[in-house]
Amino acid sequence: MNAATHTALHDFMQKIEKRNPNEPEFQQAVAEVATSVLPYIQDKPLYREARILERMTEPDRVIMFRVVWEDDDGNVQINRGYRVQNNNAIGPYKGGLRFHPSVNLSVLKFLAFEQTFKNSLTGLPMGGGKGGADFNPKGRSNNEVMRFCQAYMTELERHIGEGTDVPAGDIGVGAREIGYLFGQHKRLSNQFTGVLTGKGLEYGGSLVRTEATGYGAVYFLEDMLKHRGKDIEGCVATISGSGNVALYAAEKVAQLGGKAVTLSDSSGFIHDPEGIAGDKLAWVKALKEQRRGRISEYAEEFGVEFFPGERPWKIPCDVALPCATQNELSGSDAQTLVDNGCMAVSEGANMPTDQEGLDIFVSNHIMFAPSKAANAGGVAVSGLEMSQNSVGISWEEDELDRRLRTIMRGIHEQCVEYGSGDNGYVNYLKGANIAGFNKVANAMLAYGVM
Ligand code: NDP
Ligand code: 2IT
Repeated sequence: MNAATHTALHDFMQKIEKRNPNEPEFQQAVAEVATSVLPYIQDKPLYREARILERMTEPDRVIMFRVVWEDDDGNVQINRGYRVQNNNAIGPYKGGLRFHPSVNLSVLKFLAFEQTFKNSLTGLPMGGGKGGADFNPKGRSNNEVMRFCQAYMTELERHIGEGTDVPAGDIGVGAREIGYLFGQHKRLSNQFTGVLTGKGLEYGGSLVRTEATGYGAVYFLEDMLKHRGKDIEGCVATISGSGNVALYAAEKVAQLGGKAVTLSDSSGFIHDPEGIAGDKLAWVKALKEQRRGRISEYAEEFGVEFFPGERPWKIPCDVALPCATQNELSGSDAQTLVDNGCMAVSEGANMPTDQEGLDIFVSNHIMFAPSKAANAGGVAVSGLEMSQNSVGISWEEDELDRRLRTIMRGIHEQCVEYGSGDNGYVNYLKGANIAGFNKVANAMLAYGVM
């Protein structure tokens, strides 16, 4: 980076910090993108004079609302609901809903911003958005979750639509919540449309959507390894999380001949040196998807070690897949992975690696797949669900998996095109940021000043 670009980046980030105080996650996500995109547009006055990057960092719209519902004891509960509609230059706003007590404006603005670049990389016509609430579904009965979802959708309904904004799941929003949300939308609007994705197969859902994010992150890993003449077969993989993304990442690792040895939740992680696959993986799926239990129960069931309050990055591995949440892999975790000989990292979660961790991976020439590229498989199959809904058809599983595989390969190719350095190292973060930026930027230029 030359001195002029360095100054431009410094000035740009100062303005972002001033305009968005107390939003550390949003500032972090913008800094990651600006570090790649500002040098790229230094000699492209069209983008600079139209102030495209500045416009992209200001959401089109932020909706915040009160969600009031009654718990099982008849107490009135109040939560805060959100939808951040970041950018619809290339298609309707599209992105998940997160229900977690840590949800706030900073977290949702970062997620909506990232989503804009991710959706662009898929090649499908989807803009970027994200929403959710500071509601904690953990420990709540099904009826409480239903009443919360109905109250949340009662406000959200007027802001979304199949050509306007199409939400889906994220942390704390899975098949059960999507069912309640879709049902309430249908009741209020008196219309059966593809306004949400991740729906049940009986009411407009798509095959492979459940598996898509985890499978996609491993497909991307496979392409990175192949690019360096390597293979997943025989690789030991550490995985964090034990939700939707983590479990299907573990499944695909096993299918491709690797061995996933860890899973985690917010209480700690388990280490199973023999590998989490087959009957053991089926057991965890039932634990998490049906019984909503804790990962520590795996240790009791299968007699392996549980590490309370810890993350799995100290376990030696060939590849690592952080699949839980943002900033779950620090600089010192990254250094431990490098020291233990880890050769590749594929981010199933959104922004799981902090800034220091990124610098360590890149300076050590680790194959590093940033979330906006690696976990785009989920939203890609959501896009395919939208296409199927709009023409009233359902593709077969093989067809959807083939399309997912092709989309992930396409994202890998774009990253290689824009991220390859003279030394042969592919900086996938840079590649994903620039390729994602280009399509949205060109659409924004076409619309003129708005
Ligand atoms: P789930 O709710 O299914 O699972 C989340 C997992 O992460 C759980 O094991 C949870 O543990 C753990 N977790 C969540 N928050 C924290 C935290 N603050 N600290 C420690 N552990 C935590 O969510 P998903 O699997 O759907 O999402 C995981 C990640 O993947 C998120 O970053 C999400 O944004 C991203 N993602 C999801 C996509 C999807 O299609 N679902 C698509 C693309 C990205 P516990 O149960 O104890 O809270
Ligand atoms: O972060 C993400 O890409 C998601 N949570 C999935 C979004 C979607 O619309 O399927």
